[in-house]
Amino acid sequence: MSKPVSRRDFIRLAGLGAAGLTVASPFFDWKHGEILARDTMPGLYTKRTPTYCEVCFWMCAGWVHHNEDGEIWKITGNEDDPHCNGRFCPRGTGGVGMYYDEDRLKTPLIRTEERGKQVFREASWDEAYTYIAEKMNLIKEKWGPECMALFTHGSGGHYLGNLLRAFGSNNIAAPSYAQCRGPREVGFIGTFGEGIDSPERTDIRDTKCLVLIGSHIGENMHNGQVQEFSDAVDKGATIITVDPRFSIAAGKSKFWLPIKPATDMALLLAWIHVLIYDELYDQKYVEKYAYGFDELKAHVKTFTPEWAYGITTIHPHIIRETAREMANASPSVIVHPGRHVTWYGDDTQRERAIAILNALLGSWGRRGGFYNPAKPSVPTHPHPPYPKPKRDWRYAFPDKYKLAGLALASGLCDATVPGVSRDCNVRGWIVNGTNLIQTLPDQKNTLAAIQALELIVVIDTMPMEITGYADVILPECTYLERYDDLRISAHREGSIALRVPAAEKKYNTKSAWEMARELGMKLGLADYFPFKTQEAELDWQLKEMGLSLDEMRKIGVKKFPRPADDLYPLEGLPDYEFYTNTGKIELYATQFEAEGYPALPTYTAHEEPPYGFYRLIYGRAPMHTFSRTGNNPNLFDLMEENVVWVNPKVAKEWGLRNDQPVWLENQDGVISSSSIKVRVTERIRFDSVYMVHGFGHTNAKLSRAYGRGASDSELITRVHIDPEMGGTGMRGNFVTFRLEGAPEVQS
Ligand SMILES: Nc1nc2c(c(=O)[nH]1)N[C@H]1C(S)=C(S)[C@@H](COP(=O)(O)OP(=O)(O)OC[C@H]3O[C@@H](n4cnc5c(=O)[nH]c(N)nc54)[C@H](O)[C@@H]3O)O[C@H]1N2
Ligand SMILES: Nc1nc2c(c(=O)[nH]1)N[C@H]1C(S)=C(S)[C@@H](COP(=O)(O)OP(=O)(O)OC[C@H]3O[C@@H](n4cnc5c(=O)[nH]c(N)nc54)[C@H](O)[C@@H]3O)O[C@H]1N2
Ligand code: SF4
Ligand SMILES: [Mo]
Repeated sequence: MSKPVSRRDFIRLAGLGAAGLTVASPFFDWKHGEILARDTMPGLYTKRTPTYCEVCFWMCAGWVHHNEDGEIWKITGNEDDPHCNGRFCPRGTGGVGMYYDEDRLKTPLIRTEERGKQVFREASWDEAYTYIAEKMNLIKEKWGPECMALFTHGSGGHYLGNLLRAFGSNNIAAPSYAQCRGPREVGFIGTFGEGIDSPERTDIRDTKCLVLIGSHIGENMHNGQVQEFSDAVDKGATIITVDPRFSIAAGKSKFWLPIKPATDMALLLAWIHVLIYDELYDQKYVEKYAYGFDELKAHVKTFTPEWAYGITTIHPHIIRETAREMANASPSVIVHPGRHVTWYGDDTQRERAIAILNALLGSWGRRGGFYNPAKPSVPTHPHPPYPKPKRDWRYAFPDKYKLAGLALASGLCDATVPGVSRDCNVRGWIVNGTNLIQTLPDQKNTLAAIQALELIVVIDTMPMEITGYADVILPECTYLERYDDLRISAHREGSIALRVPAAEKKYNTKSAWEMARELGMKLGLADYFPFKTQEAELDWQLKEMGLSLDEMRKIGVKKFPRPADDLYPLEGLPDYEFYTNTGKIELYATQFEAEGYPALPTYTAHEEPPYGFYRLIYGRAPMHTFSRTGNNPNLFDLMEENVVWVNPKVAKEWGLRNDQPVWLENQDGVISSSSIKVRVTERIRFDSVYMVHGFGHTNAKLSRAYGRGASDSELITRVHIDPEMGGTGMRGNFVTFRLEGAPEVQS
């Protein structure tokens, strides 16, 4: 076995891989496929197999179709699936490109040193497992099993979670909490006793008024939600979009409120003020269900639209008019909680304000507001009890983030960086399906953590930024080549969806299920892996539910009728108990108060961009998902790079033209490692610039995506941490333009 290296340099996998490999292109005229394409040629294929999509976390269920030669041809939506209603989004249709991407990881790799230079060498699976198991056992002996952590995003997480728990650690985190929707879950649980979850329980289909605070449905291509949004627009719903940028949704809106970024809290408080003091709120609903109305009323007394105008730049009469629009639509109104909500550090409190607005409008539990999802219960495989860990990530943060309901990816990373006040750090990482370098803010901190590790294993399908820092890379086959966990969906009707392999494994790759089991065997944890094949496990699970694998192969999706007629449990205002301390909707959050956090949301001013700097805001593009699709041959064709949106006034000051490449430099002197082209547009405020997240790849092995566009993540060096739950606010960073790159980064 190779000598362990103490310092980790980034390795681009140069010189490795099967050279000269020819790749069969899937037959599918991609560019002419309509957005949200329905299958127009059913019956033309020789075979179809069920799957659910792994291109994003909406997890639409679909069918993989094969051509006459049995090759994967195209993917279409499953008509029975509530996530997609038979239609895939452009990314999902382009998912085939993940399988055909010639840059994929093809065999296990181990970091080693050759002539003083760090390189990866190809390894057998057994060698890779032995290496990992030895290191894991060493960590266990020296510091305890809790010092192993798992970062995971995607369908294999459950199996690797089983491995880690069996090993003795609960340090398992996904970036979809502290970098995404954590604050919204905490804010809504603190108010209604229940979270929003995914897919969101928003009844957009039947709403009369939808208020979007930043959520950019349209660029945010979450399939079912986009479809419902489009239906609501067709049915004449009033859309109110609050966004410093003229988004796709803003284009469909009756009101676009181009708010000064970072001031949404003032607008929300002013809306609450108007609803209460103009007596526009749902008085019967509030009287019956809410706790703390008098406290709230007194609290917002001075938060008038005139007060908010000076902060948000939104005119008082627009604030009043939009509040009235919401009240007119009540209870069929949704003030959307958003999804990626880790913005400014006071995000849980902003979500509380959004929850309070919904409570005042009586939309929770009512048609056109928030419905009550139903979720099928699916048995998990039998196993001996997991050993009880002596501590978890919270141990590193005494008295902090007390309302966090799940482990924080950023918290585990911080708990890895050696600190004087800590007597135990995380020592080993397994990173599955998350490109932590691009995903976590403050890259310097992430790299400091990585340098302190005894072991970092990366499980991925592609050579990404994070794989370059691995000690061992385990290549996963794509979702088109494997079985996976059943997709269990909470929706208007609960459902499950099946994924089966649509093709043989193309390379020397394995599924996370296989890796978890085989590594488990090496670690002496066989009892936790009772099934020899994943097929057997799925069949057992389905049989426990009165179904079978054969039946599921034919239908792909199984829906379960609601056990009770309670989709809108608060229609007609019946007696109802909420899962809160008071059993009521808590306008005044008693749980927050008990933990020492403000029970009512307040406005705090955030730092403004210094002279010559602009706030860096970011979002999605309809044809890409984060950093994972940049190199996908199908999706790359649709959008090769991101651009930076610049207001014409700013462009004039700087003498910037459309398509001119610039480098961005942030408030801490960090310069983007690649240039980005300028897009001059009135659609962005003068105090901000905007770019799509996920570009600016630095791994040269990504033959298409490397160096294309710039990375927002690189420029997010300041993080504003949410005191309630540890979310990483990322929008408090400011950039200026450099017309030439720094010599060492200029390409
Ligand atoms: N195509 C595609 N769709 C996706 C994804 C993807 O990668 N690709 N990812 C999915 C995931 S996991 C998530 S979490 C969601 C995220 O998508 P959403 O939750 O819908 O959006 P956000 O990222 O919160 O916000 C982006 C918008 O916020 C605006 N904004 C920036 N600053 C402010 C501000 O201070 N105030 C207000 N009011 N607006 C502001 C930006 O201009 C932009 O329009 O998208 C999902 N859908
Ligand atoms: N700066 C900035 N940071 C952000 C965001 C942002 O907008 N800006 N958004 C935040 C949000 S909302 C979220 S949800 C997170 C998302 O964070 P991530 O999920 O980490 O996002 P990706 O960049 O898509 O990284 C996914 C990784 O999984 C790999 N992968 C794809 N398919 C498979 C598979 O089948 N198996 C395995 N093992 N690996 C696979 C990809 O190659 C890639 O390396 O990022 C958060 N971080
Ligand atoms: S929304 Fe698109 S990318 Fe996401 S799961 Fe559905 S089809 Fe796939
Ligand atoms: Mo997210």
